[in-house]
Amino acid sequence: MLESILGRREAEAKIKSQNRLPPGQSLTQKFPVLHYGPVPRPDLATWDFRVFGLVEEEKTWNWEEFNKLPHTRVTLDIHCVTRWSKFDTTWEGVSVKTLIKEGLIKPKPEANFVVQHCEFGYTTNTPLDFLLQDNVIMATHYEGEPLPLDHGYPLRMVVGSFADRHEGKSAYFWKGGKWLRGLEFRATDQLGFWERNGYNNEADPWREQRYSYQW
Ligand SMILES: Nc1nc2c(c(=O)[nH]1)N[C@H]1C(S)=C(S)[C@@H](COP(=O)(O)O)O[C@H]1N2
Ligand SMILES: [Mo]
Repeated sequence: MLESILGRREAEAKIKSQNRLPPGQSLTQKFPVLHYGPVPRPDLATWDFRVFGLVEEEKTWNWEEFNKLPHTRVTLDIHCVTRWSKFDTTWEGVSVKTLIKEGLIKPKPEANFVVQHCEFGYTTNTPLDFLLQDNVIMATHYEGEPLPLDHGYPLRMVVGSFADRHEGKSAYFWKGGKWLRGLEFRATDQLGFWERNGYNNEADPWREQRYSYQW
Protein backbone atom coordinates (compact mmCIF):
# COMPACT_ATOMS: atom_id res chain seq x y z
CA MET A 1 0.00 0.00 0.00
CA LEU A 2 0.99 3.60 -0.63
CA GLU A 3 1.58 4.38 3.02
CA SER A 4 3.84 1.44 3.73
CA ILE A 5 6.13 2.31 0.82
CA LEU A 6 6.29 6.03 1.44
CA GLY A 7 6.79 7.76 4.76
CA ARG A 8 3.83 9.49 6.40
CA ARG A 9 4.84 12.99 5.29
CA GLU A 10 5.40 11.93 1.70
CA ALA A 11 2.11 10.07 1.66
CA GLU A 12 0.36 13.16 3.04
CA ALA A 13 1.95 15.44 0.42
CA LYS A 14 0.79 13.12 -2.32
CA ILE A 15 -2.78 12.93 -0.98
CA LYS A 16 -2.81 16.70 -0.60
CA SER A 17 -1.74 17.20 -4.21
CA GLN A 18 -4.69 14.99 -5.20
CA ASN A 19 -7.08 17.30 -3.30
CA ARG A 20 -8.04 14.53 -0.90
CA LEU A 21 -6.94 16.14 2.38
CA PRO A 22 -9.68 18.33 3.89
CA PRO A 23 -8.61 21.57 5.59
CA GLY A 24 -7.01 21.16 9.02
CA GLN A 25 -6.60 17.36 8.66
CA SER A 26 -3.47 15.24 8.60
CA LEU A 27 -2.88 11.77 7.24
CA THR A 28 -2.60 8.89 9.66
CA GLN A 29 -1.32 5.42 8.86
CA LYS A 30 -2.81 4.03 12.04
CA PHE A 31 -6.47 3.47 12.76
CA PRO A 32 -7.23 5.35 15.98
CA VAL A 33 -10.11 4.14 18.16
CA LEU A 34 -12.43 6.84 19.46
CA HIS A 35 -15.70 6.59 21.29
CA TYR A 36 -17.47 7.55 24.44
CA GLY A 37 -17.99 4.83 27.04
CA PRO A 38 -17.14 1.12 27.12
CA VAL A 39 -16.81 -1.36 24.23
CA PRO A 40 -19.82 -3.68 24.11
CA ARG A 41 -19.49 -7.47 23.74
CA PRO A 42 -22.21 -8.22 21.22
CA ASP A 43 -23.68 -11.72 21.16
CA LEU A 44 -24.62 -12.65 17.60
CA ALA A 45 -27.15 -15.18 18.88
CA THR A 46 -29.30 -12.42 20.38
CA TRP A 47 -28.19 -9.48 18.19
CA ASP A 48 -30.86 -7.84 16.10
CA PHE A 49 -31.24 -4.82 13.87
CA ARG A 50 -34.39 -2.70 13.91
CA VAL A 51 -35.80 -0.41 11.25
CA PHE A 52 -38.51 1.70 12.82
CA GLY A 53 -40.30 5.04 12.91
CA LEU A 54 -41.69 6.44 9.66
CA VAL A 55 -41.50 3.30 7.54
CA GLU A 56 -44.42 1.44 5.93
CA GLU A 57 -43.44 -1.69 7.84
CA GLU A 58 -41.08 -1.93 10.81
CA LYS A 59 -38.40 -4.60 10.46
CA THR A 60 -36.30 -6.60 12.87
CA TRP A 61 -33.50 -8.65 11.32
CA ASN A 62 -31.39 -11.09 13.27
CA TRP A 63 -27.71 -11.56 12.38
CA GLU A 64 -28.40 -14.37 9.91
CA GLU A 65 -31.12 -12.36 8.18
CA PHE A 66 -29.02 -9.23 8.11
CA ASN A 67 -26.23 -11.10 6.35
CA LYS A 68 -28.60 -12.25 3.62
CA LEU A 69 -29.29 -8.65 2.62
CA PRO A 70 -27.60 -7.49 -0.61
CA HIS A 71 -23.96 -6.64 -0.03
CA THR A 72 -21.86 -3.74 -1.29
CA ARG A 73 -18.17 -2.90 -1.11
CA VAL A 74 -16.76 0.61 -1.15
CA THR A 75 -13.37 2.31 -0.78
CA LEU A 76 -13.43 5.59 1.12
CA ASP A 77 -11.28 8.26 2.71
CA ILE A 78 -12.39 8.87 6.30
CA HIS A 79 -11.98 12.08 8.29
CA CYS A 80 -12.18 12.35 12.05
CA VAL A 81 -13.03 15.64 13.71
CA THR A 82 -9.97 15.14 15.94
CA ARG A 83 -7.96 15.92 12.75
CA TRP A 84 -6.82 12.57 11.45
CA SER A 85 -7.78 11.29 8.03
CA LYS A 86 -7.24 7.79 6.75
CA PHE A 87 -7.17 7.05 3.04
CA ASP A 88 -8.25 4.15 0.83
CA THR A 89 -10.12 2.21 3.49
CA THR A 90 -12.27 -0.62 2.12
CA TRP A 91 -15.59 -1.57 3.69
CA GLU A 92 -18.18 -4.23 2.94
CA GLY A 93 -21.71 -4.34 4.13
CA VAL A 94 -25.19 -3.17 3.32
CA SER A 95 -26.21 0.15 1.83
CA VAL A 96 -29.40 1.87 2.92
CA LYS A 97 -29.86 3.03 -0.67
CA THR A 98 -29.94 -0.58 -1.91
CA LEU A 99 -32.37 -1.64 0.82
CA ILE A 100 -34.74 1.14 -0.19
CA LYS A 101 -34.30 0.46 -3.92
CA GLU A 102 -35.13 -3.19 -3.40
CA GLY A 103 -38.15 -2.37 -1.27
CA LEU A 104 -36.68 -3.95 1.86
CA ILE A 105 -37.12 -0.62 3.65
CA LYS A 106 -40.01 1.59 2.62
CA PRO A 107 -39.73 5.03 4.18
CA LYS A 108 -42.97 6.96 4.45
CA PRO A 109 -43.08 10.08 2.28
CA GLU A 110 -42.66 12.33 5.31
CA ALA A 111 -39.46 10.59 6.47
CA ASN A 112 -36.66 13.12 5.97
CA PHE A 113 -34.18 12.25 8.71
CA VAL A 114 -32.63 9.12 10.17
CA VAL A 115 -31.22 8.52 13.64
CA GLN A 116 -28.67 5.72 14.00
CA HIS A 117 -29.19 3.85 17.28
CA CYS A 118 -26.20 2.05 18.75
CA GLU A 119 -25.37 -0.05 21.80
CA PHE A 120 -25.51 1.83 25.10
CA GLY A 121 -27.77 4.50 23.63
CA TYR A 122 -25.23 6.24 21.38
CA THR A 123 -27.02 8.02 18.56
CA THR A 124 -26.10 10.11 15.56
CA ASN A 125 -28.34 11.78 13.01
CA THR A 126 -28.34 12.63 9.30
CA PRO A 127 -30.84 13.63 6.66
CA LEU A 128 -32.23 10.57 4.83
CA ASP A 129 -30.78 11.93 1.56
CA PHE A 130 -27.33 11.80 3.09
CA LEU A 131 -27.65 8.10 3.92
CA LEU A 132 -28.66 7.37 0.33
CA GLN A 133 -25.28 8.43 -1.03
CA ASP A 134 -22.76 5.82 -2.18
CA ASN A 135 -20.15 7.09 0.31
CA VAL A 136 -22.22 5.75 3.22
CA ILE A 137 -22.44 2.07 4.16
CA MET A 138 -23.47 -0.11 7.09
CA ALA A 139 -20.29 -2.14 7.29
CA THR A 140 -19.72 -5.65 8.64
CA HIS A 141 -16.19 -5.93 7.19
CA TYR A 142 -13.10 -3.74 7.10
CA GLU A 143 -10.29 -4.66 4.68
CA GLY A 144 -11.89 -8.04 4.06
CA GLU A 145 -12.15 -9.03 7.73
CA PRO A 146 -15.02 -8.77 10.21
CA LEU A 147 -14.84 -5.41 12.00
CA PRO A 148 -12.51 -5.32 14.99
CA LEU A 149 -14.50 -5.18 18.22
CA ASP A 150 -13.37 -1.66 19.07
CA HIS A 151 -14.18 -0.36 15.57
CA GLY A 152 -17.81 -1.43 15.89
CA TYR A 153 -18.17 -5.22 15.56
CA PRO A 154 -20.43 -6.61 14.25
CA LEU A 155 -21.93 -3.61 12.43
CA ARG A 156 -21.20 0.08 12.08
CA MET A 157 -22.14 2.94 9.83
CA VAL A 158 -19.26 4.35 7.81
CA VAL A 159 -19.29 7.76 6.15
CA GLY A 160 -16.39 9.00 4.07
CA SER A 161 -15.28 10.65 0.87
CA PHE A 162 -14.45 9.18 -2.50
CA ALA A 163 -10.89 9.71 -3.68
CA ASP A 164 -11.92 10.99 -7.06
CA ARG A 165 -15.15 12.82 -6.53
CA HIS A 166 -16.21 15.61 -4.30
CA GLU A 167 -19.81 15.89 -5.32
CA GLY A 168 -22.36 14.85 -2.77
CA LYS A 169 -21.77 15.40 0.90
CA SER A 170 -19.25 13.92 3.23
CA ALA A 171 -19.19 14.06 7.02
CA TYR A 172 -16.73 13.60 9.82
CA PHE A 173 -16.44 10.05 11.06
CA TRP A 174 -18.54 10.50 14.20
CA LYS A 175 -21.62 10.37 11.92
CA GLY A 176 -20.78 6.67 11.63
CA GLY A 177 -22.27 4.92 14.62
CA LYS A 178 -20.28 1.92 15.84
CA TRP A 179 -22.14 -1.13 17.24
CA LEU A 180 -25.16 -0.09 15.19
CA ARG A 181 -28.46 -1.71 16.19
CA GLY A 182 -31.11 0.23 14.35
CA LEU A 183 -32.29 3.05 12.14
CA GLU A 184 -35.14 5.33 13.10
CA PHE A 185 -36.86 7.21 10.27
CA ARG A 186 -38.24 10.61 11.30
CA ALA A 187 -40.02 13.65 9.90
CA THR A 188 -37.90 16.06 11.91
CA ASP A 189 -34.24 16.06 12.78
CA GLN A 190 -33.09 14.99 16.25
CA LEU A 191 -29.56 15.71 17.39
CA GLY A 192 -27.42 12.73 18.32
CA PHE A 193 -24.87 12.34 21.09
CA TRP A 194 -21.97 14.44 19.75
CA GLU A 195 -24.31 16.81 17.95
CA ARG A 196 -25.84 17.70 21.33
CA ASN A 197 -22.37 18.06 22.80
CA GLY A 198 -21.00 20.84 20.65
CA TYR A 199 -20.28 19.19 17.32
CA ASN A 200 -21.66 20.65 14.11
CA ASN A 201 -24.82 18.98 12.82
CA GLU A 202 -23.72 19.21 9.15
CA ALA A 203 -20.17 18.05 9.92
CA ASP A 204 -18.83 18.48 6.37
CA PRO A 205 -15.02 18.08 6.53
CA TRP A 206 -14.56 19.96 3.25
CA ARG A 207 -16.19 23.00 4.85
CA GLU A 208 -14.47 22.30 8.16
CA GLN A 209 -17.76 22.20 10.06
CA ARG A 210 -16.34 20.85 13.30
CA TYR A 211 -18.21 22.59 16.07
CA SER A 212 -21.65 24.10 16.40
CA TYR A 213 -20.25 27.42 17.61
CA GLN A 214 -17.15 29.52 17.04
CA TRP A 215 -14.40 29.35 19.65
N1 LIG B 1 -21.47 3.77 19.28
C1 LIG B 1 -20.60 4.77 19.09
N2 LIG B 1 -20.20 5.05 17.84
C2 LIG B 1 -19.32 6.04 17.61
C3 LIG B 1 -18.81 6.83 18.68
C4 LIG B 1 -19.24 6.53 20.00
O1 LIG B 1 -18.88 7.18 20.99
N3 LIG B 1 -20.13 5.46 20.16
N4 LIG B 1 -17.91 7.82 18.43
C5 LIG B 1 -17.83 8.34 17.06
C6 LIG B 1 -16.62 9.10 16.86
S1 LIG B 1 -16.51 10.56 17.69
C7 LIG B 1 -15.67 8.72 15.96
S2 LIG B 1 -14.37 9.75 15.57
C8 LIG B 1 -15.69 7.40 15.30
C9 LIG B 1 -14.40 6.69 15.50
O2 LIG B 1 -14.40 5.45 14.87
P1 LIG B 1 -13.16 4.50 15.07
O3 LIG B 1 -12.99 4.24 16.54
O4 LIG B 1 -13.45 3.27 14.27
O5 LIG B 1 -11.96 5.25 14.53
O6 LIG B 1 -16.75 6.60 15.79
C10 LIG B 1 -17.97 7.27 15.98
N5 LIG B 1 -18.96 6.29 16.34
MO1 LIG C 1 -14.70 11.70 16.80
